[in-house]
Amino acid sequence: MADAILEQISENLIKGRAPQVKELVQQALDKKVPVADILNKGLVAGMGVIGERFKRNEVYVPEVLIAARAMSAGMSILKPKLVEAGVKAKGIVCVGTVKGDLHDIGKNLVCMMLEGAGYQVVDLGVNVDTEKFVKAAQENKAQVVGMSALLTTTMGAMKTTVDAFKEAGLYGKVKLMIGGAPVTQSFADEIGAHGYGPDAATAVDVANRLIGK
Ligand code: B1M
Repeated sequence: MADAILEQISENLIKGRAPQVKELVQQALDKKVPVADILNKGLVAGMGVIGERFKRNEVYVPEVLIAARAMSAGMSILKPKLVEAGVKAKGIVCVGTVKGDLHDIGKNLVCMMLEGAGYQVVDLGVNVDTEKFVKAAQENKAQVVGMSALLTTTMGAMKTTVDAFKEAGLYGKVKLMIGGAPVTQSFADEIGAHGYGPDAATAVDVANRLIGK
């Protein structure tokens, strides 16, 4: 019975049906399905399917955005219950687009996928300078900081930020993940970033690996 409603939540999320997801989450709560199951076996499971399909180019950015909207609809009623039940996020990740760069579509997808996977995400926005990345990591006790860059001219800001984490003595305690169209694994290795995600779904796998989940 609980499994059936969780499956329905997942299926409707995959199809991007926000009102149905919201309604089903409410029904599951009314039926006393554990909140952690509604999150993990319903919402996160559905988002995981979308992530895998996105990686295989079976769905594209619009489908991911629509599924993420359905996830948010479900989360809007689940979040207070999760807090009440003391269900902890998988980890805390601060994500921003680096200084000088205003592109945020990819960064937003990364935030949505991470949230969909059960992380607490602190979205720092665009044009984020080095100091803000470091300060945000400290203030939010983040395990991972994610940087996005879409311009070849702003990729350098990633190295500056990696160096700033070293100077602040946080490098390694906080894992640094980078991504964006011009970014590559070899660039990540060159600047000392701990992880590189070629797409938003893989960013989740990278975050999982970096924090050992
Ligand atoms: Co801009 N722009 N743009 N632009 N823009 C590009 C990036 C460009 C390639 C276009 C081109 O010339 N062909 C080019 C860069 C050239 C280069 O540096 N080599 C370019 C340029 C030059 C510029 C301006 C300088 C143009 C000008 O004013 N002369 C200017 C710069 C402004 C600035 O940032 N300071 C500019 C402005 C803009 C708009 C404002 C008009 C708009 C941005 C709107 C917005 O983001 N809100 C825009 C757009 C839309 C683009 C293109 C068309 C699309 C980018 C995008 O959103 N892609 C882009 C050309 C293109 O890519 N076809 C282009 C979709 C998105 C889902 O993909 O961001 O790659 P992406 O994210 C992916 C992965 O990379 C990864 O996951 C995402 C999903 O799978 N990923 C991560 C991203 N971040 C990650 C972080 C991670 C892990 C994975 O871990 C933390």
